[in-house]
Amino acid sequence: MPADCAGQPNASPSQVLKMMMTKTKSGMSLCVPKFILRADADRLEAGFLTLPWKRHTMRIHGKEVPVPRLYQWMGIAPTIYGERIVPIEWTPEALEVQQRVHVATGFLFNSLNINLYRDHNDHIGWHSDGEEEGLWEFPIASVSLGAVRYFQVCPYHGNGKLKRRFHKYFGEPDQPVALEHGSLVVMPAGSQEFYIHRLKKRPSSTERAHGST
Ligand SMILES: O=C(O)CCC(=O)C(=O)O
Repeated sequence: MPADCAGQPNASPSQVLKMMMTKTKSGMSLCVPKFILRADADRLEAGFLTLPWKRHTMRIHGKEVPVPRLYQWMGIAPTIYGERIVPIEWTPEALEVQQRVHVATGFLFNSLNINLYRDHNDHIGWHSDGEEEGLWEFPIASVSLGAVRYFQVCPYHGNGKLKRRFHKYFGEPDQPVALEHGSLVVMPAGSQEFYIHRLKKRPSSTERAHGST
C-alpha cells in the first residue's frame, strides 16, 4: 500500500530549514499533506493551468522521444535533456507559491519548474535532478495541485551517469507517497546524489491533471 504523506507539519521554519539543508542521506525530509488549503489550491491550480505549456524531448536509442508530461520554468534556467531552457516571467501564482514555501521553510527558492501531468498516463521515471543544474547542493521543494499522484524515492549507489539503465545500483525503494492537492514535499540538500525519484503512472485513475511546482 502506498503511504500517506505524513511528515513534520508542526516543525518551525528554522527546524524545517535545518532538515532541508542537513546533507543527511535521506530521500525526503518533509511531507505536509495540507500545506495549501482547498480553496487556495483550487485557485492556484486554475491559474497554473493557463500557462503556455511546453514539452521536452529526450533522445533514446538515437530517436527524439517526447517526455510524457508538459512543463514551464521561471527563474534561473538550467539545461535539461540537452536543451537550454528559456524561462518565462514569474506569474502571481508562482510568486505566491514561492512566498508560501519561503514562509514555511525559511528558504527562498530562486526558480520554479512546473510540471503538468495531463492524465493518468503522464509520469516521470526514475532519475535525480541534475548535477549540472546545481541541484545536488540545494533542497528541492515540490508543491502538488490537482489529482492525487504517487511519488517515490529510492536509494542509489552508482555512478550518476548510469542511473537510468543500471537497476543493480538501486536500493530498496521507499513506499510511494500520495501527493494530495495542496501538499508539500521536500527533498533535502545533497539528496540527489544518493537518491533517485519518480512520479508514477496511475493507470486505474480517470482523473485529469496533476501539477507539481
Ligand atoms: O512532478 C513531480 O512531482 C516530480 C518532478 C520531478 O521528478 C522532476 O521534475 O524532476
